[in-house]
Amino acid sequence: MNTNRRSFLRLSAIALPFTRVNQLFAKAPVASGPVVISTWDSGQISNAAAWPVLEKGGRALDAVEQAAIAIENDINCCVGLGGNPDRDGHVTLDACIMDEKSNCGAVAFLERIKHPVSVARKLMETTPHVFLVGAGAQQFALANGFKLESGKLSPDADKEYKKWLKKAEYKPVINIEHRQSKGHGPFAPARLDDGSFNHDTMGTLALDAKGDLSGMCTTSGMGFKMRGRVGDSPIIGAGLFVDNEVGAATSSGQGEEVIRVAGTHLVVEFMRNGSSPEEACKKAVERIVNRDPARAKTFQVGFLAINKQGEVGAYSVQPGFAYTITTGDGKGKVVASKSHFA
Ligand code: SD4
Repeated sequence: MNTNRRSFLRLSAIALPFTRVNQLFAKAPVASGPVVISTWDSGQISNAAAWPVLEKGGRALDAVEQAAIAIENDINCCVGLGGNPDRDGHVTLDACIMDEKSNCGAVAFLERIKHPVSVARKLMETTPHVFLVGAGAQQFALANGFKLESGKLSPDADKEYKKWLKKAEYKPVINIEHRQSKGHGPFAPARLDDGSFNHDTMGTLALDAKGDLSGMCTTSGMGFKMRGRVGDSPIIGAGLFVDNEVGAATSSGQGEEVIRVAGTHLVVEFMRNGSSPEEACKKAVERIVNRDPARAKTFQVGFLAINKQGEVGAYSVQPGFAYTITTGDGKGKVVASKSHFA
């Protein structure tokens, strides 16, 4: 086991047990200063990188970029170049970033570049465009000083891919049986017992000391996806939406379901109309479930949201989703999300 993997597991192990978390957040948490929230328990890695920026009075946009860089660097986590490849064996990355002025940038189907969120930010800040894909996104990254990486799979992803190749069964639905919290306590950890990843996406939302919001979403996408398939993560209004007047939201799970309802835009609009972040996430989950309640039993979607007051909340289709919140003392606390199905 290498050092990164060990440090990741150690981090997972320090996640607060549910009972204590529940006591801490019997009511939805409201932050009085800066706050950063990230999807899943692996959000501890992202939040630990974002917090120093926020603590010094820095900008939420810089904080969420640092959050992305930290998790994309962790080849033993689930996103970035360490993530699972598509069914042809290539890791393809999707990511986006959005700031307090509704500036946004996104990249999709990007190969061999380590920090897709930073490429998205570069696009946002230096061009009139918001979205680049595939070879064009890679060309833009290289022209802007990003390094071309080897394209080799991480040892864990390589193992998972070889396992998948035995049947090479194309199942465009995240295997939820495996990823629910069953047997794991309040949420499924980022790394499951068999060593596979519980998720492929990280979203981070931050509120800075000035009261401005920003967010990012980064993913290697659904494991063993069809080549060229893009999910919700890089799509503004699906994987991420920030409205500095109201709040921000991000998502993880079955991307197609989120895209169909413009999920994170919907969450923010529910907050605009008076819902708390948790209520807004719940309503968006219900919108998805109600399309086809029987089919909804087969997939996972989780939303995470923050409003302008620093109140945060989450809701998911299945049990197993969690988020990490860092505020005040700078320590990341993992909170299990409530879910539609028990
Ligand atoms: C996608 N939303 O590509 C991503 C996958 C994900 O945890 O979130 N996995 O559809």
